[in-house]
Amino acid sequence: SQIDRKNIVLLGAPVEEGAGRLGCAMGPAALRLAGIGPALEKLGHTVEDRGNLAPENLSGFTLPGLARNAALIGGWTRTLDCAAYETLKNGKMPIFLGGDHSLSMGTVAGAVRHAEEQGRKLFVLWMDAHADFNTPATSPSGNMHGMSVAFFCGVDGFSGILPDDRPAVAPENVFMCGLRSIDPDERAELTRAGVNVFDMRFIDENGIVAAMKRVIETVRQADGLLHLSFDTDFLDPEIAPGTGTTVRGGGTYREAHVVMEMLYDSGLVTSLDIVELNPFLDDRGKSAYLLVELMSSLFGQKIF
Ligand code: B3U
Ligand code: MN
Ligand code: MN
Repeated sequence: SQIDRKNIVLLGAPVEEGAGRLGCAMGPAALRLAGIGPALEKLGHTVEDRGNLAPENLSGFTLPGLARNAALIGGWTRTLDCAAYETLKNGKMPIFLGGDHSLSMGTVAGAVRHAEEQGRKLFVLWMDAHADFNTPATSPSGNMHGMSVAFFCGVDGFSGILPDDRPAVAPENVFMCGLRSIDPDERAELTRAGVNVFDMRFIDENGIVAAMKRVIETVRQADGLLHLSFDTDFLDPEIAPGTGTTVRGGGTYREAHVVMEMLYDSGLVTSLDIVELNPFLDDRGKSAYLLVELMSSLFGQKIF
């Protein structure tokens, strides 16, 4: 099946317990208030807003090691895995409005399940200041938003959240862009796994366009599907202060827009997360408005 990016489904995932501080649960409301639906409709897309999802009940569930709120995050993962899978199976493009980044455990799990069923490979573009490659064994904080990529790459330490026979994303099909904060054990695991990393130094030396060309070329060659997971903290805190774990030296306004424009032209993105917006920390909606503006570029807004 082909995913029709003109047919967009908005799904709110107000999860915040994967982060170290609360507030991301207000993210979906802020993105709606900033006008995400009308912005996409204005570009000619059909937008169906399904409202906010709710997590399955997994009460009592725990993971060995340090994983805060594992039952709740596990419940969200099950819900979001189904939501992503079903939406894609119906040929529509899901946009998940977060919520903290733990939601990608489920959305990417569902996207890879759909891709494999179609005999296609799923690629993931992870735009983030962080690698989110910790596990309950390596995490210094126990915050599960720092573990999503390890989870959907099938790294040990998460058993019981989803059935064991679910497909994982191959680490070599994951591209990280914008990294500038990685924990020591996390770095070791990331390197060992073979995830592709375009860190801030790469971007400074080569430009973000060079990174994006490599991603697009690789996905195209493999006839793959591409899931974009966009963490608000990819952006520089000066332009996007509304997120819980800002790291200075982030993506600029123009870098972010050109990435979105290139991705639109590529036609490769079939599913999407917008995460880690914390409206409680924002400055008069500045970050929410910027995210909506970037989504306009991702869905076809042209300068000329
Ligand atoms: N790597 C740290 C910090 C972190 C990861 N993701 C965010 N912060 N947003 C951790 O806690 O895993
Ligand atoms: Mn993240
Ligand atoms: Mn981050």
